[in-house]
Amino acid sequence: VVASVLALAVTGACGSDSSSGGTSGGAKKITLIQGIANEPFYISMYCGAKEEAAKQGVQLSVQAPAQWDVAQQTQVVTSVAASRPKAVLIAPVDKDAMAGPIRQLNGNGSKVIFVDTELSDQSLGLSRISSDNKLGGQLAAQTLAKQIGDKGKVVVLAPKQGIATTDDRVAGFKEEIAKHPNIKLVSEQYPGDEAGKATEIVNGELSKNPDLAGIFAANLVTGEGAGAALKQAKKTGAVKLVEFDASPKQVEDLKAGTIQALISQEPLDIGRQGIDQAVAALGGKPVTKQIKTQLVAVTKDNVDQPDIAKYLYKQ
Ligand code: T6T
Repeated sequence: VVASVLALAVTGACGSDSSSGGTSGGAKKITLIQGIANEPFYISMYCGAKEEAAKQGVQLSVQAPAQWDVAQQTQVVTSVAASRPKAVLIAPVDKDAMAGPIRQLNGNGSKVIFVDTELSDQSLGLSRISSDNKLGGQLAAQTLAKQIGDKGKVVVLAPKQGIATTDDRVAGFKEEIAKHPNIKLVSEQYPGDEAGKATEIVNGELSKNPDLAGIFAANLVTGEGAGAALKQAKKTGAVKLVEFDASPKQVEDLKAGTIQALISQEPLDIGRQGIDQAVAALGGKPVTKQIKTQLVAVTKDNVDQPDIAKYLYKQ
């Protein structure tokens, strides 16, 4: 099972090779463990990490579970721990359940850096690099409020509870929506990491609330599912859709008017800074405990601006 889980990690990511940087025997080995394989946000993060690893002369390899799943990521972590890389950049798929396996990495002597998601246990992870996800949730709420004329019913979707990033996005969203007296949050849904399930749930919400004004999808996969439901119900554009992330497909949908706004992150920068922190730690230099990367609301109006280009996910 491990082999098939791992085999999926690298296809399509910045070329086809699974490692980069110094390839000579002496190069320091760093492994990136993504939250899920073949997913545009993590592909972009790998691109940034790969570019920086080449600059810093460290050897980077990438591995990932085939699905967003604690058992699968645990298998990946266990196998990586056994190979004893000098450092591991990891996006844990659950903020509590992954603590045990990640302690094993530490125990085997790898320096651990969190990229994107993180653990609740603050004693683990030399550095944590992510978007300010709470702020991103607030920004999503403000953006959606504007789209719906500051009134009406809204729904929020995130894959699962227990994921550091999306939990913070939902919390930020709810906090901000509570400040808008004419907006009512009618439902908070967790369809899991499958677009099809998100579509089913949004279909249900649309029949319960035919006057639904807006949807916030807290990541790419929930956004994909919500968009498909609106299409099926012929409510594209009528129900405003704000999503996290900015994959090439999401940007295409934004331009086509299927999505009204994207809250975009800087996965390239997260990857680059992850390598920099790992290299600092390995060199006995000071590390930064917490680094927050930028977020921006992308709409049809600003998507083609030159300053927005860096927020559109490179593959
Ligand atoms: O939104 C990103 C990432 O930040 C989050 O932790 C999980 O979902 C994505 O990978 C998008 O699918």
